Amino acid sequence: MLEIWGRKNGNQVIQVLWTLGELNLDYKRYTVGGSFGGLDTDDYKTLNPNSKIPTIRDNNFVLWESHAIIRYLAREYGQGTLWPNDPKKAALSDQWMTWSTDGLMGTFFPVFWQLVRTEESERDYEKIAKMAKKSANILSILEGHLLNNHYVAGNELTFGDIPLGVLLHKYFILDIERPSFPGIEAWYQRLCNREAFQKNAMAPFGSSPSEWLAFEKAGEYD
Ligand SMILES: N[C@@H](CCC(=O)N[C@@H](CS)C(=O)NCC(=O)O)C(=O)O
Repeated sequence: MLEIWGRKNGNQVIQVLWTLGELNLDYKRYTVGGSFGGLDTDDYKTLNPNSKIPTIRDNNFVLWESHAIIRYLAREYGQGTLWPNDPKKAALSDQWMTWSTDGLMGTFFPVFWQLVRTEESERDYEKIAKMAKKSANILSILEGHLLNNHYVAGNELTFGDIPLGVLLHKYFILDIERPSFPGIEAWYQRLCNREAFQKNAMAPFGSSPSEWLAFEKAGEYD
């Protein structure tokens, strides 16, 4: 059976769990990382020398780097669904996956980090507002695309929607100023209607380090 290492609330872990859910794959998950620790043991480092999550093992095949994992799972188990048959659609999906990290992650993740994983007294609200605005500017590119497409590679969900979906869920939940993005909002609503998204990507994460920690612990026993 497929195995995955990672706490349920890790941004990159959520992406892989959602992928597994979309593909209806059975798996066994081991809780490591965050307050659970376990990443610096020799056993774990043999699997993933980076001491990061997620890591998967499919029979004897070990893989780390969340996006490589998602692409592997989609190609191996989701031909014609998460992995589109049309190479151009697969390339588009890939394009948006890379864009999620190169285009959006570096700008938006600090907003999330400040508003959830930083004590209120230590937050830099000027930086938060600045980065939220920058994120919105970047997102206008995605908006232009989603006004004409149901998902990033066309009419069906593909692997390229996954990293963006996990990030954008945070974007819509945080208390920040957001311009109106009808295309992105409709796409996000489509994701919210999917069972695998609801189950894996919509767990609460709180609005302070202590709430984050409480949800981290609670989430493991859902
Ligand atoms: N580029 C790596 C980044 C992995 C990463 O930074 N994972 C975070 C969690 S999402 C981590 O391992 N943090 C340490 C921890 O959870 O203790 C990937 O996409 O898999």
